[in-house]
Amino acid sequence: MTSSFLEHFRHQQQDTETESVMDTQCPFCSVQCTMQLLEQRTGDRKKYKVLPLKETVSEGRLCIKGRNAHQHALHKERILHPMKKVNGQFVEITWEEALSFINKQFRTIQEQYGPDAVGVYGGGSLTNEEAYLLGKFARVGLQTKHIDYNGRYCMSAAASAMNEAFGLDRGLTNEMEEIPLAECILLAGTNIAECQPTLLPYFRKAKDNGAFIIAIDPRETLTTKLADLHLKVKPGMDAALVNGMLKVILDRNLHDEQFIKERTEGFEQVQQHLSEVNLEEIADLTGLPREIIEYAGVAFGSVSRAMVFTARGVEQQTHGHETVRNFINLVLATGNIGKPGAGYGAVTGQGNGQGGREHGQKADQLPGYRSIENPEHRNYIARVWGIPEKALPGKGVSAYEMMEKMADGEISALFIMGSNPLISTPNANLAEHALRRLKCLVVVDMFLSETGELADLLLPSSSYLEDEGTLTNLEGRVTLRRAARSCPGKVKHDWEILCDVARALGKETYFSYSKAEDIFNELRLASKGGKADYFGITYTRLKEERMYWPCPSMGHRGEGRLFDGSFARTNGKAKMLPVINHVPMEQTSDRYPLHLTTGRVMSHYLSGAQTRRSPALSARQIESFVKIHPKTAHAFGIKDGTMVYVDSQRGRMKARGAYDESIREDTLFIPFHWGGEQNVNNVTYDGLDPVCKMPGFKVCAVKVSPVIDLTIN
Ligand SMILES: Nc1nc2c(c(=O)[nH]1)N[C@H]1C(S)=C(S)[C@@H](COP(=O)(O)OP(=O)(O)OC[C@H]3O[C@@H](n4cnc5c(=O)[nH]c(N)nc54)[C@H](O)[C@@H]3O)O[C@H]1N2
Ligand SMILES: Nc1nc2c(c(=O)[nH]1)N[C@H]1C(S)=C(S)[C@@H](COP(=O)(O)OP(=O)(O)OC[C@H]3O[C@@H](n4cnc5c(=O)[nH]c(N)nc54)[C@H](O)[C@@H]3O)O[C@H]1N2
Ligand code: SF4
Ligand SMILES: [Mo]
Repeated sequence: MTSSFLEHFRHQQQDTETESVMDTQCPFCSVQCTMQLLEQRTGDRKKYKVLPLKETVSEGRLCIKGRNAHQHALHKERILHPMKKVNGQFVEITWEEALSFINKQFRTIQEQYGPDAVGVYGGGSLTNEEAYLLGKFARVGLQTKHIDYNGRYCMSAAASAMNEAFGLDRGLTNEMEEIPLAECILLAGTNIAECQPTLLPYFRKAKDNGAFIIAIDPRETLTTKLADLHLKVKPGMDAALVNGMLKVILDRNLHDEQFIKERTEGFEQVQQHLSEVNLEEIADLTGLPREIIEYAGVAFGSVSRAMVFTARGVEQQTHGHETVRNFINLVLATGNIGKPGAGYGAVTGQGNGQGGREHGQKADQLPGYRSIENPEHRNYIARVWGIPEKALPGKGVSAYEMMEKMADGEISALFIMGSNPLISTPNANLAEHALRRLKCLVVVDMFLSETGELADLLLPSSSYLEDEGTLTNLEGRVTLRRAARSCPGKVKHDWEILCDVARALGKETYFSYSKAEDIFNELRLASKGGKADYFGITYTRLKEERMYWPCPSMGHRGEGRLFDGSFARTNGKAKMLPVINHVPMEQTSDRYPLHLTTGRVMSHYLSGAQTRRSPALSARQIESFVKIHPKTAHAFGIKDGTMVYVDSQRGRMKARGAYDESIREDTLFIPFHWGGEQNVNNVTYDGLDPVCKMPGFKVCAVKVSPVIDLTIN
C-alpha cells in the first residue's frame, strides 16, 4: 500500500464525524436475509455500507438486491406528504385533509352503492401485523367483502394445492438445512439462482454430496446450469411431464407402496389414470424425448430421499392448481415427505409472501388461515374483533376479478396498500381501464408508482428501514424486523395509516394500537387454534429464538419439518388427485405462432417501483428485453439488440431483442419489471385457473416483429 493511500485513508477517517449502525432485514424476497446498514456522515455527505448478519437462513449471505436496498429507501423520490390530485396535478395536503377526503368519498360511495362498492387491495411486502390489520380494516372498518392482494398472482396455485393435498399451506415442508441431505432434487419452474440467490449454496452442497438435480424450464438459467438434467419443456406442459414421470415410476415399481397405503388416499384413481397415459403422447406434448422423461422418472424414483421445488414457472398457469397437485403426487407416490431430506416446497416469492397469505388479505380468508365461509371460524374472529358475527362480510372475489368488477363499475373506489397492479396485472389494458373508471382511488406507497399516477389520493408509507414488524419467510420461520430509523417527513407506517383511516370512518374503537407489537398480540389471539397458529410466538421470544409456525403455545418452538407422522387433513392422510395432460388455455395459431413466457432478472424486483430507483441495480438492466432463439429471430427478421414489438390478442409491448441459443425455438421470454410500452402485461393472458384464480402469466400466444424492418430484400 502506498503511503499516499494511507494518508488519504487516515484523512478520510478523521473527516468522518459520525457513524450509525442500523440492524435491518432485506425488503425483497422470501429468504429475508438480515443485514447491518452503516451510515457514515462527513459534513453533509453520507456514505453507506451494508454488512450481512449471520442469524438467518442465508447464513450471512446477501445478494445484490439486498446490498443495495437502502438506495431506494433513502431515495429523494420518496413521497413525504399526503398528496391529492387537483386538476390533474398532485398537491401536498395535511393528514387531516387526506383523512377527511377518504371519509367523505368512501361514505358517499358506500351510501349510494352499498358497502361492497369500496374495495381493498394489499400486498406481500406488508408485515404480518399490517396484512392482518388490512383484512380487519376491510371487514370491520369498511364492512366490504372486496379485499384481495397481489399474492393471488403469486402463491395462490401452490397454496390451494397444498391445502387440498396436505390440509396445510406452508412454503417449504422442511428447513433449508435439510436440502443437502436429499439425493435427488427436482426444480420445476423455479429460478432460485436469480430469485432467491442466497439459497443456492444449499443446493450446491446437495450436489457436492452427490445429489442428482433435475431442472424443468423452457430456457436455460443460472439455476438450470446447476442441474445434471435440464428438461426444456414446452411452456405450460408440466402437468403432462409429471404424468410421464409418474407412469415410469409406477411401471418400474419405484413407488412406495407402504407409504401410499398408510399415509395417502386417492392413489387407485391416480394409478387408473396413469394406466391410460401414453409416453409417446407425453413426449409429443412436452416437446421432450421419451428416453429423457424415462431417465428423469427413474432418477427421481430410485433414491430414498428426494425433494421437489416448484415456483411460478409451473404455478402461474391457467391450470396451476392441478399442475402443483401432480408434483405433489410425485412426492407422495414415492413417499418423499415427512422425513429428513425429503419433502415439497413452493418457493415463496415476496418478503412476506408467506405471512401475507395467512392472516386475512385474501378474499375468502380470516386470520390464522381461517375460512370466511365457516360459521365456527366466523364466530371466533367476530368475538376477537368484538363485533356480531352477522356484521362480518362474506367472501369476495380474486384480484383479477376485482379489476373486472371495477371495469364494470360494480366497485367504484379502491384502497391499495403495497402493490402496483397497473404493471403486475395480466392484460394490463383492462387494469388501466378499471383503475381509470374508479370514482376514487387511494394508493398507499413509498413512491409515485405507475398505479399511483392514476390515484386521487396518495398516502406516504414507511420503508423497511423505518417499519417494525414480523415477517414469515419461505420456511414458515417468523422473524422480527426492527425499525432502523424514524420516518422521514410526514410519512407514517401502514398500520398507523389504517388506524387513522378507521378513526376517520368512526371505527376507532376497533383500531386502537400504539405500536406494531399490540397488533401482533391481537393477531396471536386471532390465529390461535387456526392452521397458521402464531399464539406461542411473542416479540420477546423472536428476539431470542428461532421460531416457526404452527406454534400453539409458549412451550413450543414451532415446527421446522412438517408432516412427520400425519398430514393436516381430518383423517391425517394426504390426498392424491389424477391430473389430466393439461394444455394452456391459449394456444398458438398462424397469427400468433410463438409461446411467450415471463419472469424475472436478478437485479430487479417485481414491478420495479423500488429497484428502478436504485442506481446500482437499475444500471445492471436498464430496460426490458425479449429472449429469442437466433433461428426464430431470423425467421421473423429480428436482429440481435434491436427493438421489437411483441403482440398478442390483447395488446402490444416493445423491448430489445436478445438472442439466446438456449431458449426453445418456439418460445420467447420477457421479464416484467418495466411499465408503459415495455410492460409485458400489455400482452399476457388473463384467463384464470378455475380453482385458485391464478392468471396464466406464464404462457400466451404472440407474434414478434421488428420495430424497424432491417432485412434486405
Ligand atoms: N431478482 C428477483 N428475485 C425475486 C423476485 C423478483 O422480481 N426479482 N420476485 C420474488 C417473487 S414475488 C417471486 S413470486 C419469486 C419468483 O421466482 P421464480 O418463480 O423462480 O421466478 P420466475 O422468473 O417468475 O419463473 C421461474 C422460471 O420459470 C420458467 N418458466 C416459464 N414458463 C414455464 C413453464 O411453463 N414451465 C416451467 N417448468 N418453467 C417455466 C421461467 O423461464 C423462469 O426461469 O421470486 C422472488 N424473488
Ligand atoms: N407477467 C408477469 N406478471 C406478474 C408476474 C410474472 O411472473 N409475470 N408475477 C406476479 C407476482 S409473483 C407478483 S408477487 C406480483 C407483484 O406485483 P406488485 O405488487 O405490483 O409488485 P411490487 O413491485 O412489489 O409493488 C409493490 C408496490 O408497493 C410499494 N411498496 C413496497 N413495500 C411497501 C410497503 O411496505 N408498504 C406500502 N404501502 N407500499 C409498499 C412499492 O413501492 C410498489 O409500488 O406481480 C405479478 N405479475
Ligand atoms: S433479495 Fe432475497 S436473497 Fe437477496 S438479500 Fe434480499 S432477502 Fe436475501
Ligand atoms: Mo410473487
